Amino acid sequence: MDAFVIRSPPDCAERNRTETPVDSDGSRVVIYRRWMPPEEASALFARSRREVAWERDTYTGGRRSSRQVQAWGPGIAYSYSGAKRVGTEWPEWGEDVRARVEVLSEHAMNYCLLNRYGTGEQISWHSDSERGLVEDAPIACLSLGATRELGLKPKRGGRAVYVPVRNGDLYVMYGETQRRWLHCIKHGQEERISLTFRCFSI
Ligand SMILES: O=C(O)CCC(=O)C(=O)O
Repeated sequence: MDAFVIRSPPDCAERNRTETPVDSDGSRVVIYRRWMPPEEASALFARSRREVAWERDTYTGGRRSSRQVQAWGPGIAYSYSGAKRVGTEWPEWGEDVRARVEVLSEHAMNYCLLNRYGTGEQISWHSDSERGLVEDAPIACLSLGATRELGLKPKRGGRAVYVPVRNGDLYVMYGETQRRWLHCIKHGQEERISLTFRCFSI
């Protein structure tokens, strides 16, 4: 007779688990597992695919970005690799996620770069240290859809660390991470979308 036994949902332990693959030299990357419940993350994935006006960037020399992108954050222009992406209006559902990310990261976020990786698409090693970003402000990335490997590698040389990021996981790169580490997302078969929240000085 266990009518009054309160059971934890099966994903309870997983839900609030955090991992810190990088924690040195003022750099810190924390992964919040299932930060967003999987059903909500899947719905957001479907909505992003449907409602975002996805485009490809054109880099210096005319090369096109492997992944598709879009941005939210009116009045803010993000320049990287010769491409410039001006933020569009925040949809209500984007604002909602932003507010929750701000609470977790304890930092204002006024721009979101959205990335959509189709089959075989990836982003190679880089750091987000472009002019205009508030120095050492956290960058928070919500992962939606298929699992992909996030790579982290020290700029001074040394071994890369790879960690899977799954539907609903949020990873936050804090402090000096952008100055000292490179990151990448490896290619994969199935589609993944990321919402990457940042803060620009305006
Ligand atoms: O998709 C991700 O999680 C990372 C994206 C990224 O590195 C970037 O937008 O600079």
